[in-house]
Amino acid sequence: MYLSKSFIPILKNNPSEAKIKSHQLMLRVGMIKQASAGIYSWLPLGFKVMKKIETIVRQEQDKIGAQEILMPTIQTSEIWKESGRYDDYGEEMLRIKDRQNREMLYGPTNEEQVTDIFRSSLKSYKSLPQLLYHIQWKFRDEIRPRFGIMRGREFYMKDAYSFDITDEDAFHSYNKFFLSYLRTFKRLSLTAIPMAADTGPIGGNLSHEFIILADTGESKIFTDKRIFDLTSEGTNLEKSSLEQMRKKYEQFYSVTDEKFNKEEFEKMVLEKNRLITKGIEVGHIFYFGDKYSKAMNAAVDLPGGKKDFVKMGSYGIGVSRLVGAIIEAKYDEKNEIMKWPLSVAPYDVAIIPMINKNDSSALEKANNIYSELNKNNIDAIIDDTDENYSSKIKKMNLIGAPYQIVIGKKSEGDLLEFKEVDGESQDLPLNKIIEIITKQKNSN
Ligand code: P5A
Repeated sequence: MYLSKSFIPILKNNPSEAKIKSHQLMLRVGMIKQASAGIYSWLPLGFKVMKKIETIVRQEQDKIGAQEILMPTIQTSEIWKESGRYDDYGEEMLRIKDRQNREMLYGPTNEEQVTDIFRSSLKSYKSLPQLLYHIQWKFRDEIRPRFGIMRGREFYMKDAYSFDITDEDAFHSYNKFFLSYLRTFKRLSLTAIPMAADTGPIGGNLSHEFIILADTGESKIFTDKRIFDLTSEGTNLEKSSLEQMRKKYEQFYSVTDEKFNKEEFEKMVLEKNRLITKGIEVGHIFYFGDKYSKAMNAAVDLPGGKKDFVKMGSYGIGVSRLVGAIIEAKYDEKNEIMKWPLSVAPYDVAIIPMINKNDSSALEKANNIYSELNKNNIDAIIDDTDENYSSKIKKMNLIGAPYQIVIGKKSEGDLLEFKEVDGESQDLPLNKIIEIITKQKNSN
């Protein structure tokens, strides 16, 4: 891809309306364009990153045996009246009437919709457990949409739902998602900490938010620092192994402000281990038993002939919010350098030829490198404009491909000037460069 032909509308300066760095960068490099308050179009660069995040989220859902479905964005009010949430949800719900004057709504979440699908399809305990998920747009008429796509009104969410017979089985499903979330965020090169959280309008009494640290985050957190040293590596999907893993996390005090209790905090956490800070909620999981299944009559036959309501949980990841969250974690605002994790980078490599009007050799060389990288599944962008070196580097530093190859006067012979976007350059032959990038890509 040539930069001159790509739809990447870069701004010279930071847009003044953006208050946090992710919003600034996303507008600056044309990842998104605001359509109206809290509603955005996704332009090629932003869309590419979001799709890559979505793919990782999907792969990790599939790995725990969840099955993908797709529910509509528009729902009927009837199922929400059955659950009792139609009135409770209040003004955050966007209510719509169709031409027959039927009350419809743009789904803010899908507990009701999925319970309706379940109850009409499955009738026996033999079909359980079931884990279903979809990745779909949501709408919440947030009172204060802000920070760009971080708190949007329309946003892209992965939401999953589990169905089990007993509480014990349901906790096992919950734990599967708990592990799957840790794995997902790790592949996005984020450290997300699970924290005991409030359940709000979703309901239930067991819930964890997954939070990444950021000064600009909207969640206040109180935690024992040692939780950051934990890993879930090696955890398999067996009941006992998952239970142990969750316990390992839960032994450390780690809560959001709704759950904060000063006395408890001071009793349980030594002063040197206390951390009070802010973070971004990138995921949230809930266990609410039969809250929806009872209200909506979703029951299955049990072995003895009796019936019981299924026990459910729901599990959300903010896919569009993650684009901003990764920027908050990785963007060096002072030096204006973005370094996307290779797993979600819009391009793996930026090829930066210094083009001289009377000599097309640098561009030719860039084209050859491009096709060689392409053969090796490495996605590159060539800056084919005739701007000067520093403005080219500046632009590419903002676009944030993790690697750069500069073709200038210095690049004689087979050696190329290669660097990580935030690192020192070294002279390497192309095959060595391909080896480095491929190795890095495969490690994810
Ligand atoms: C869990 C899945 C739920 O809605 N029902 C289905 C449950 N949970 S939640 O916490 O309300 O949302 C899940 C995640 O979605 C992201 N999110 C948002 N992203 C951008 N803008 C918003 N306005 C917004 N609201 C929620 C968050 O990442 C949240 O963890």
